[in-house]
Amino acid sequence: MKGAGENLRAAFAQAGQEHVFAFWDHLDQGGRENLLRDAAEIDLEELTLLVREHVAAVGPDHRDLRDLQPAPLIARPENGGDPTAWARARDAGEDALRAGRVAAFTVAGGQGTRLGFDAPKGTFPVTPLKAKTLFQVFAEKIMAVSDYFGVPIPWFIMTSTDNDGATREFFESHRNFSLPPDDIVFITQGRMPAVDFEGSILMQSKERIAMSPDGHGGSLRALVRSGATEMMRDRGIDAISYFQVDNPLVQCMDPEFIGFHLEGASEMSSKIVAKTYPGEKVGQFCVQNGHLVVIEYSDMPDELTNALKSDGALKFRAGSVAIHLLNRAFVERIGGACSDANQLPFHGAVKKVPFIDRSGNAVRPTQPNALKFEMFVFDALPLANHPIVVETRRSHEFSPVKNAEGLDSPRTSREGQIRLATAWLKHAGAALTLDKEGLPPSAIEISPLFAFSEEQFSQRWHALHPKPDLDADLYLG
Ligand code: UD2
Repeated sequence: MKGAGENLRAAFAQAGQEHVFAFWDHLDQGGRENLLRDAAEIDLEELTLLVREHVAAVGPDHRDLRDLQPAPLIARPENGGDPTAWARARDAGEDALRAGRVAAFTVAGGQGTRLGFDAPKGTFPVTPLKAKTLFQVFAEKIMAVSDYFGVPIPWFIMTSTDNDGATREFFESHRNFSLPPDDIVFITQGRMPAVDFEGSILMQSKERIAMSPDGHGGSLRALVRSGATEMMRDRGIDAISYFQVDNPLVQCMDPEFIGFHLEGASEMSSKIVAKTYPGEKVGQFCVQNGHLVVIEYSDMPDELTNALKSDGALKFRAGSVAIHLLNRAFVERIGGACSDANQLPFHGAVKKVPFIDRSGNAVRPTQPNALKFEMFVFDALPLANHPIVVETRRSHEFSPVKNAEGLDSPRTSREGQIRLATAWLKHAGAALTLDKEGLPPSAIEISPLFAFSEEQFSQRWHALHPKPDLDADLYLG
């Protein structure tokens, strides 16, 4: 401990960050261990480069926006896509699922600040009638697909240092939602220190560095460093179905998407929806210098956000729903990268970060005082071979819970789930009376264990005798 501590302190001093250990002599044994643990997580060489790159130009990233063109995409059949290609993709995807080649992967390390919910976001209740949590919804979807194809589907869940314990406890107390324990694997993402505008690491207390999760792009490193990719290789898995923790409508295991990904020999594929209005807060799929890129909504200048084509349609309409398929070997290459060419870039975000000053006084800044560093998973797209973009239906796949109220809130997501259930019922030929908002008179909830797709729902519905009353609350489980 003494030796390791001395080496670390020397390295921090050499990097001009010796103040991190300023209170070392006043710390007890536990405090020193905490500090060493935090310090050992920091790659000083990487941080020095980031400080050089970002601190000189404090402020948000200045993204190169030259020569952006809308990304080509595989349109849905009802929007001009080739129905035969979709049918072929479905067959290929189903074969891959049946062969156990696909794992589920949820990124759940975010802090959920906007929702104002302190616990891990996956533990937030979302469904219209049973108030099932996001994690339970995903667990049921994975179980339903696994049962249907008769194959175990391992589910990898990325947590952060802050919510790992609470997430694991939640799964334990719910007995893993009846999924086999061997098929649930938690991995914890890395952290990055916050720095002030001089590039000095901020201290949260005398024994803790101000650290925060390294962004969902950190998932690629985390998958490799945790041994998850090796585990996948051993289990014969070569495709990873990536989705965020906030969207209960996501099709965790979508045969058509998987089929397009595999048939296209794509290393990373993404789903998009048409934006509902130009400034919608979703990443924008574009092509730049021959590479597929996602430009975050906050980086898109208004003239591009609002640009129209000659037919009056929105030029940049492909919004990211943050659903991807990743080739396992690609994750191994990028997540284990030693060379800059394969590294995901860090984005610097200017934030208010509470800290202790050099005299040990706690400071709660009223103005932004620090830079935090995060990686974004979509920055892997330009590094991928043959990336493809596939259109999905917003009504069938995207209704996230992000804000406490208004857009993308628990209320809109609940409505989104009822709308999807209504669409499935209509597709199955059920006679429903809808109000002028297109909603039924009472709530409907369909468990993924009853049906995980529109086709499966139709079959199950036709087999139901007698049919349930559609004027009362209806749960199909
Ligand atoms: C994300 C996308 C946006 C759009 C939208 C769709 C970014 C920067 N923006 O916006 O373009 O596609 O989603 O819903 O991605 N997470 C971690 N660790 C972290 C940070 C985040 O696991 O360090 C997870 C988080 O738990 C969540 C997901 O990543 O599942 C998205 O995080 P967010 O809420 O920061 O992204 P958001 O909604 O701003």
